[in-house]
Amino acid sequence: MNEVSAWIGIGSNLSDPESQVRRAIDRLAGCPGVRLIRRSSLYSSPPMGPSGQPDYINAVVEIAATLSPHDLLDALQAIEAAVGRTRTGERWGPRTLDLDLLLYGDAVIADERLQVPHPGLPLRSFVLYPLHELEPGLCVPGFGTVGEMLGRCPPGDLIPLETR
Ligand code: A4P
Ligand code: MG
Repeated sequence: MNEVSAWIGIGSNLSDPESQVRRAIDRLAGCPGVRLIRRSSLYSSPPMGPSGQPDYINAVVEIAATLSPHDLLDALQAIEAAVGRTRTGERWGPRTLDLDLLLYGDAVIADERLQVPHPGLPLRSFVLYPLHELEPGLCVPGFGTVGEMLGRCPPGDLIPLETR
């Protein structure tokens, strides 16, 4: 099967979020059917959703995948489970690790398990800015380029960190 370029959003706000994000990238790179292409810097931002939870660390990576989109989602959820992701059940509540499939080539998918492009992508500075750092001309089906989308999304309190 041919490789498809896919983009993964990574977020954590519990249990040393920076190392959670780095370990998630290492695990992703070690997945059969996944080749890590590049990673953004890490970014810090206040929580979107319920207040009173710690700030998040986010990053975006590009991979080349031979997995189908649904098999890739299985792999992402297996990594979340492997780090012992805590689920409070609360929407947008704190989590040790969240892996979102942002884009899978130019695929548009909307079924009960998977929505691609990820529906939060146009609205979330903590996704758009790291994506823009890597590929400003990237086309998001239905939305134009990442650069165009960034122009419509203020950074808010997003802070790029020096570290990768
Ligand atoms: N699902 C559908 N499409 C996708 C996709 N493209 N990628 C389904 C991943 N999963 C997808 O996800 C619930 C279900 O979404 C999955 O079972 C899958 O079949 P989840 O991760 O278990 O639930 P969740 O993350 O609690 O809900 P949700 O609405 O996906 O939350 P988000 O959108 O992931 O947001 N604030 C900051 N600053 N930074 C953050 O990273 N993240 C969140 C979580 C909240 N606030 C944040 C951040
Ligand atoms: Mg999620």
